[in-house]
Amino acid sequence: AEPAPGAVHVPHWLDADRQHALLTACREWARPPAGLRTVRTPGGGTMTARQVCLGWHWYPYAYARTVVDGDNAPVKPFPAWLDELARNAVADALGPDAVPGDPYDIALINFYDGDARMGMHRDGDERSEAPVVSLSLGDTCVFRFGNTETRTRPYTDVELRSGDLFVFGGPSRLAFHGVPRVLPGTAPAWLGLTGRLNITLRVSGLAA
Ligand code: MD3
Ligand code: FE
Repeated sequence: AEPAPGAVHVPHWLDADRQHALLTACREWARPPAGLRTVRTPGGGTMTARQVCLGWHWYPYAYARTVVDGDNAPVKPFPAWLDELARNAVADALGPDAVPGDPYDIALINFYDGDARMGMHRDGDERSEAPVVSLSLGDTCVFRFGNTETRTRPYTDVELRSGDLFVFGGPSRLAFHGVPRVLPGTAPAWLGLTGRLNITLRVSGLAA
C-alpha cells in the first residue's frame, strides 16, 4: 500500500524468525554502555519512547559519535547486515532504482511501553535524501502520517504491526509523522515482547 507518494507500507515483511533475531539484537544494543536512554528535548520535554542509537548518536537535533546527552560512551557500531537489510527493504518497497549509493549508517531504535507516544515531527537531521526504513516489532501502534506543511490535518492513520516494513522516500521523507498510541497486548504471543519496538534505518550523509 502507498498512502502517499514515496511512502510504502509492506505488512508482514519480516517472518517470525527474522522478528526474533532482530528483537534479540535490539535487546543487546539496549544494554549499557551507550544503551537505552530517555531523550530530553531543549524545550524541557521528555520523549516517552526510550531510544538507543547505532552508528551515529541522535540527540535533539543533531548527530554525534558519543552519547553526549547520556553516559558519553562511544555509540555502538552500525553492523553491515543492517545495511543489507535496509537495501533489501528499499528494493522491495520502492524498486531497485530507489536504493541509495551511500550505505545505511544510522539506526534509531525506539522502545514503547503501553503509554508511550511520539508527537508529530519531521526528521531533518540527516544530510541525505535516501529513503528511511522503519521496522516494527511487538504491539500494534497507530502511526499517523501527515503532510509536509503542518503537524495537523490532513493526515492518514495506519496501524503498524509486528513484522511490518514502512519505507519513506521521495516527498514523504520530509512529511510530519508520529505515533498517537500503542495498542497494549496486541504483540504476537510467540515473540515474547511486551510493548513495541521500532527500528529506523537511515543514511546520515555525514563524514565518517
Ligand atoms: C517518515 N519513529 O524514529 S516509524 C523516528 O514508530 C520515528 O518509532 C516512529 O518517527 C516510531 O523518527 C515512526 C515511521 C517513520 C520513521 C521515520 C520517518 C516515518 C518517517 C522519517 C521520515 C518520514
Ligand atoms: Fe520520525
